[in-house]
Amino acid sequence: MKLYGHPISTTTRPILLFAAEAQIPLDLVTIDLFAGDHLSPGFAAINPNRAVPVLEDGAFRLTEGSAILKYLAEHAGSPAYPAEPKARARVNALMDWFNTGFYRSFGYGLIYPQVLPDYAWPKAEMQAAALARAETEARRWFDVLDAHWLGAETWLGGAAPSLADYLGAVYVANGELIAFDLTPWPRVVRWTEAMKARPAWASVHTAFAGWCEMQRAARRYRIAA
Ligand SMILES: N[C@@H](CCC(=O)N[C@@H](CS)C(=O)NCC(=O)O)C(=O)O
Repeated sequence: MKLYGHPISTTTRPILLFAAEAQIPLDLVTIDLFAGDHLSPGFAAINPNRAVPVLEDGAFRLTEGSAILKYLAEHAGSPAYPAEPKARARVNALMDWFNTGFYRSFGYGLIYPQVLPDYAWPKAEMQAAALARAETEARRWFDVLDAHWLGAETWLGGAAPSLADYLGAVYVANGELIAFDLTPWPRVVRWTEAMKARPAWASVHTAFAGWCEMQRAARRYRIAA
């Protein structure tokens, strides 16, 4: 199977991580987002949304990172997407939770306007107000993640990592771009450290770590390390 993606893309990395751990071979076709390759007519014919990731399995094409993870897990018969209806429903709920409220506030609201010029607000006072609102919302989501979703278990999925762990840990790790301090949420810290200790995490995050380093050096973000 072929995956159109980019190694620093937030929606590509969970797939690369899960596929590496589940030993699902994927041919990565890098779409250079920084060069605008995703905006080319050629790529728009593959995905009219002009975004990565896209999975190609023969003539079948699938967009949306969450759907791709589920397809790959089904394909491999992976326990990371449990067959038991209630356990599966919880994984679905968590993936929707990360992809909607959490990512909207933490990713698009708080992080991207500080590290991606296209997402910055046009005036300093607008940027400050938007970041302040997004930060308040994000902190509320972290409270829920810590107190509600993460219990005594190491993983969101219970005894073993689920697709929600792969997806969510990558979204949370994006906070490193702005040196976001996770220490107010000890369960989140424990969980992200456990995910980062997994065998494929470091290799999948090489390019992302370089981007974080660049951001740290530029110190453009508002939240200091
Ligand atoms: N809803 C899509 C979002 C995909 C997405 O936003 N991908 C980003 C990279 S992380 C992208 O390709 N952005 C290009 C752009 O917005 O111009 C998913 O979850 O897969």
